[in-house]
Amino acid sequence: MPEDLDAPDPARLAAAKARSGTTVSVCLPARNEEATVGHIVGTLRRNLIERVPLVDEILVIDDHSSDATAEAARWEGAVVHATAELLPDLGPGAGKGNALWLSLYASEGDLVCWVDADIRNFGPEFVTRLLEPLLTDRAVGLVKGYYRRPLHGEGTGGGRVTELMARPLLSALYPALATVVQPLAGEYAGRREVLEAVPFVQGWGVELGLLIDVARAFGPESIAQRDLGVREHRNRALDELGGEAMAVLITGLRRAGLPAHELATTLVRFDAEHRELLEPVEVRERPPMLQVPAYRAKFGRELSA
Ligand SMILES: Nc1nc2c(ncn2[C@@H]2O[C@H](COP(=O)(O)OP(=O)(O)O)[C@@H](O)[C@H]2O)c(=O)[nH]1
Ligand SMILES: [Mg+2]
Repeated sequence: MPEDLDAPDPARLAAAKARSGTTVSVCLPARNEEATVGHIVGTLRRNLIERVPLVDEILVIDDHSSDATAEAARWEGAVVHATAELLPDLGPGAGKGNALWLSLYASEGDLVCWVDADIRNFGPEFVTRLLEPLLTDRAVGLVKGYYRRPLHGEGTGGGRVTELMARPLLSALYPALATVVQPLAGEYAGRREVLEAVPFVQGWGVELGLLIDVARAFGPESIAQRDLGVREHRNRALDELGGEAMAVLITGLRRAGLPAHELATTLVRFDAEHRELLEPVEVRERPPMLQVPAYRAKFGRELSA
C-alpha cells in the first residue's frame, strides 16, 4: 500500500492542532447506511480520537433511515442527530445538502470534515489527508478530496455524473474550477468561517454549489485538493443518476445568473415501456448559517452590519 507512505502522521497533525487550539468535527450524512457507517465511525474513533487526539467529535446526520444506521453509528461512538430534530423552526428540508448544512449547526469544531457514509474501504488517512492543509496553512479554506473510482470492479468509470455533467459544466462556465479533480466528491473539509458564510443547496447540488460559492467569496486559491487513493462506494444504477445530474446543472446555471424561476425542477424520463416518469429534483437552498439567528446565538457570532 504505497499510498499510506505519504499519509500524514496523525500524531504530528494532533500536535499542530493542539498548538493552534483548533477543534475538529467529522460529520457523516447518512441514509440507510447500516452496512458501512459503523466501520467508518469505529475506525475514526479508534485511530483519531482514542489513539491520537486529532478529532474531537464524530456526528452522524441520519435522514429517516429505515435500517439500523443510527444504532450502528451510536454503538461505534458517534453522536447521532436525526435531521428532523435540528433547527425544526426553519421548516423541513430534504437531501444530502440539507444534512450537511444541519451538521454545520450541530457540530462544534473550528474545522468540519465531511465523509460519505457508504465508503467500503475507509481508513483514517481519508481524514488526515483532508485536515493536513487546514492545520498547516491559514490560506486554505476548503480541502477537496479526489480518488480513483472503480465501477463494478473495473479500474475507472465511476463518477458518471462527474464526467458527463460536472466537468463539462465547470469547463464551460467556471474554467477556474475545472482543475478540481473530483468536484462532486463527498469527502472534503473546511474552516467554519468559510462554510458558515455560504449557502447550501439541499440536494445533490451541494458539492458544486460549495465549490463555486467558496471560490467566489474566498478565491479559487483558498481551495486545496488531496489524493485519497482509491474509493469504493455504492454505485447507483444509471436511471438513479439523472436527478443528481439535473441538480448539478441547475446549481451551476443559477450561479451563472439564470434566475431560479426560469429553471424547471422536474426531470422528465421514460420507463422501458416509454411511459413518462416525472421526477422532482431537490434544488432548494438553505441560507448561509451566519444568517440563522439560532446559529449565531450558539456560536456567538455578532452581525457585522
Ligand atoms: N442525511 C442524508 N444523507 C443522505 C441523503 N442522501 C444521501 N445521503 C448520504 O450522502 C452520502 C452520499 O450519498 P450516495 O448515495 O452515496 O451518493 P453518491 O456517492 O453520489 O452515489 C451517503 O452517505 C448517503 O447516505 C439524505 O437525503 N439525507
Ligand atoms: Mg456514494
